[in-house]
Amino acid sequence: MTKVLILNGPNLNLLGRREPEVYGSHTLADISGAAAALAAEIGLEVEFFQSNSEGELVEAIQGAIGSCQGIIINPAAYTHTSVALRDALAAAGLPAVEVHLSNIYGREDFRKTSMTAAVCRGVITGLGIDGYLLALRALAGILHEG
Ligand code: CA2
Repeated sequence: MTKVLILNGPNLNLLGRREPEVYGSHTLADISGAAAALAAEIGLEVEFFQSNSEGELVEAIQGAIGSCQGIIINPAAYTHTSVALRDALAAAGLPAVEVHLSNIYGREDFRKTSMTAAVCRGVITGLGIDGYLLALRALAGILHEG
């Protein structure tokens, strides 16, 4: 079975409990539930992981080598700072899609730069929870149709 790792970075464990006007009212559990349901429909398996630690996210990306065929990542604040996550994604060599709940181009200037986008196949930003589902459909296309 084709497996996709869905990674979420720091503070996303607070989703649905703080700042709903920016990040929406869905929780991370809602996102994982919706992703698992769609994955089953389109012939994918998903593994879901959230961490507040950059090192744990790097280890999760390394762990995907050989066990997963694609990655969806919302690196959260590490998007804008992390050479380590960028290097891990590049080293893994798996097709990856970067997702942001909010539109990073409509916010503070420091959010407009992504360290990780260049090593991903594409970026979906500003579409809330749908961004994860669109990313899953995109990976299904890449992985099943080449
Ligand atoms: O829009 C996104 O998905 C972000 O990746 C979210 C990050 C932010 O640093 C990026 O610039 C854009 C922040 C995630 C923090 O999540 C929270 C959720 C609820 C309450 C507070 C923070």
